[in-house]
Amino acid sequence: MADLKSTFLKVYSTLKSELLEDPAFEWTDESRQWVERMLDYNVPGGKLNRGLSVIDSYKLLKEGKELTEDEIFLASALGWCIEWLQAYFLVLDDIMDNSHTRRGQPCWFRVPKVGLIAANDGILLRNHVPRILRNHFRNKPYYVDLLDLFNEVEFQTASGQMIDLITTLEGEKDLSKYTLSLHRRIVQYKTAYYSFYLSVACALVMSGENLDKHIDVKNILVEMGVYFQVQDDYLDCFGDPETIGKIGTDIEDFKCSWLVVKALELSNEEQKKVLYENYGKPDPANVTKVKALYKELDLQVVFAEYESKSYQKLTASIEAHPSKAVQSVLKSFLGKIYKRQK
Ligand code: GPP
Ligand code: MG
Ligand code: MG
Repeated sequence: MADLKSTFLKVYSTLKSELLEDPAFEWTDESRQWVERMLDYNVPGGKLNRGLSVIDSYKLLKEGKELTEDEIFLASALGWCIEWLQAYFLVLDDIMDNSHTRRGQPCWFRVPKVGLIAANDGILLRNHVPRILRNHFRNKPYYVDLLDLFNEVEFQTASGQMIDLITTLEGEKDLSKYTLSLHRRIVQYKTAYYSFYLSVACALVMSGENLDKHIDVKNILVEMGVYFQVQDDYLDCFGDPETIGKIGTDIEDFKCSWLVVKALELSNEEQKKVLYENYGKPDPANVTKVKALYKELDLQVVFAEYESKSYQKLTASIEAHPSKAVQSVLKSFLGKIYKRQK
């Protein structure tokens, strides 16, 4: 595994060097240094689960056949396209959510002299994805399928981000619209497709599969993605910022988090009043009151129950899948996130 990760990181250096020599631009030392620093700051510093999963999944789909060096490189390049896409989303999401830290360091837009240049850096990161694909997949029969897949998933994510954001609009702050079905809609689109479906879909496309024949796999991965974002919502409040590498802002930002939805479900009138008066305000005193109410309502226990139920349900749907190879892809994914602390 450590070995796979170091091979994967070597591919990052190769892809970065190619982008820094992109013949479509007249580079100067200054511009090259800016992009290199921006990439090193934003692309490789996460858990790399999404990227590594492309290689893992491709291997499992090959059912034990040794991968060639070329196959490992290509699966890694696709994995990095997902990590690039994620870096683009996170750079922009942190501006939109007014976040402070990410992956244990200040958010890119908070770095001195970066500021809103980060918005353009996000656009550059986004443009790097089709450039990587063009450099390495242009002659593959599945090139168009890859481009189409990345476009579809980006559209789904931006649409989810849109509903995540418009529900928090000033003047329309209305907790009564926060239900489990709205929460599900948001997280399915903003997180599940790019974080779960995309890695496996890349591996399937590379194996020559037609994605239209794998709707059942997509559905299971979307369920897994919803579970993953519920964990993210939980960790935003109850996680250790040192471990998760970011400081939560969901309460301040009036986010439709799984926690506030559950709190609304479980509150009596008096407790609801506490939520209505304190949720979505920047003052730490208000945030403290919301967190105290979450504890009073035993949301940690409610979450633990949700977590084990989701695990059981997901395992059952995975085991119902006809292909053992697909089962092992999905099980390996689930194993990576079950009871995660970061
Ligand atoms: C993260 O949700 C959402 C994304 C990364 C999608 C962003 C999409 C764009 C088109 C910019 P979050 O805000 O709950 O995550 P975190 O807790 O990591 O900030
Ligand atoms: Mg967000
Ligand atoms: Mg955010």
